[in-house]
Amino acid sequence: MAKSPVRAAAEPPIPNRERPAEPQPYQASKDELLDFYKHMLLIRRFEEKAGQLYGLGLIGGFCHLYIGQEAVAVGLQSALNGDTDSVITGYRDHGHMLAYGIDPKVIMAELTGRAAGISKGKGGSMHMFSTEHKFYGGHGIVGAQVSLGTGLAFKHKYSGDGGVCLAYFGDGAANQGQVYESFNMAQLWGLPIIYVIENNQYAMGTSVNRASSEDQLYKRGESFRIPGIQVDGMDVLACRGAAEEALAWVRAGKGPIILEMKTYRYRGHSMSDPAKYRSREEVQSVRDKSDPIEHVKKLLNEQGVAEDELKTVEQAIRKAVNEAADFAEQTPEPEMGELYTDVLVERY
Ligand SMILES: Cc1ncc(C[n+]2csc(CCOP(=O)(O)OP(=O)(O)O)c2C)c(N)n1
Ligand SMILES: [Mg+2]
Repeated sequence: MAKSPVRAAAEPPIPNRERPAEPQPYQASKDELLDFYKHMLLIRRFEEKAGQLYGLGLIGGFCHLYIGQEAVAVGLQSALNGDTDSVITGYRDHGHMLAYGIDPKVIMAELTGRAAGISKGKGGSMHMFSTEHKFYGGHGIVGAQVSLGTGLAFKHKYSGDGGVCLAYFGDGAANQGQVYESFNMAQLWGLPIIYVIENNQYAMGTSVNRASSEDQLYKRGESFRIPGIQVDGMDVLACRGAAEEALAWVRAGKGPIILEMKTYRYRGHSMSDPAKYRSREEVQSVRDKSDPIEHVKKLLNEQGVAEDELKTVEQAIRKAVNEAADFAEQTPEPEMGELYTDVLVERY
């Protein structure tokens, strides 16, 4: 049989490529550790309160809680350069905003649809933005933020502003077509982007093993020559360490990189999830064994931070969250005229 011209023309195997180094856990000072603790606890208590307000009918529409995943946003975003780097994520976005230190009042007021909310009460839970912080949402379309984030990275490169984009998406989104079109372009053009897969084990009611033929998601860039690192997303120091490594890779002009953050969401997919697809024991076992906040609390205790000091921190956080909730309940709804602002009415 004649030799296939296709085979004959095939390239020799690709030589070994440079790989990022194995990230080391971040060596945090006591103050930094306390700061991580405060941010994670704020997210946890804020989200619990949001769940309550939802139950009372004060929050309408969708509401996806981030409880369990706090170490990811806090660890990664603590490594960013706030003046240049951008962030984009999906609809599970309250934690990412709080990790920036944005006032919980304007986030809670957005949840209750009030004019003082960060998107003027017109975005709600899934559509929060802060261009001041270079936070570009808050997107309800699964996977959309991956291509939009790639666009942000293109902008960083085109304008030469030195910024890196952090584009978060879920394990479910990782199976979407636009993700791979984005990977291809990002590597081809050497774009400064970190693709962060928040693998919380479920996409709505479907576990990652049931939905993904390759469930080691950090390998998903291999066909595009994008390296990936798997990270313990329940350990804020591992998250920060991975961020340092990924940022060094991207800032050195080596193109995109993938971080797969192995994490877990304790609550349902959204507030309307009956959670029949997993047992209470499964959730409890993760909480008991690897809760990210308890982990840092233990480290703080080991460093000599007294229980009393942590109690004072907790009280201050509860107070701030209660004030945010009161504000979100009392501050007025948008004027009717707001229906006609921020809407595209012309051709472009
Ligand atoms: C394009 C598109 N398809 C389907 C949906 C419905 N949907 C909303 S969230 C979701 C699951 C996504 O799971 P994952 O990416 O793992 O993120 P997680 O919710 O776990 O953070 C689906 C299918 C959607 N919003 N957009
Ligand atoms: Mg998921």
